[in-house]
Amino acid sequence: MTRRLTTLAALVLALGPAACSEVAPPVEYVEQVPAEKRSELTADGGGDGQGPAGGETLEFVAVDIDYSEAPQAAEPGEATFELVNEGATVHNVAIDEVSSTPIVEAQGGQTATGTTELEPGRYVYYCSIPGHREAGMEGRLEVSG
Ligand SMILES: [Cu+2]
Repeated sequence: MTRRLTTLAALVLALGPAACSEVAPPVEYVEQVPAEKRSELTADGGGDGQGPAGGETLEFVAVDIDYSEAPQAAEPGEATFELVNEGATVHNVAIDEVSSTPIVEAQGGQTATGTTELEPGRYVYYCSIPGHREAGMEGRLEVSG
C-alpha cells in the first residue's frame, strides 16, 4: 500500500506541474487547514466569554427587589449575561424561551456570569426566585436581527 502510494507520487512528480495541479492543488489544501484551526480557536475563545464574534456582554444590576440596570436590546448570537447583585438576597435572570433554567444567578453581594445563545425576537426576562417577578423583577429585551 505504502509502496504503491510512493510510486503514484513519483509518477505525479514525473509528469510535472500540469498533472500536479489537476490531482491535488497544494495551495488550496494549505489554506483549508489554518481556516479550520481558526474556527476552533474562535469556539474556544467564546467558551471563555471572550468570543470575538458575537460575544456581547449584557449587564444586569439587581437590588432588593428590582433590577436597577438592565439592557433593553441585544444582538443575536452568543451573549454573556453578567449579573451584579447589589442586594442581600439571591437574584437571577431567566428567559423562558431561551433556557429552562436561569441564565445567570448571583448570591447577595456577588457577581456572576452565564452564557447563552440569543435568537432574534422579543423576550421577557425575569427573576425566578419566588415572589420576585411579582414584586417587579421583570423587563423586556429585544434581540434585533
Ligand atoms: Cu430576585
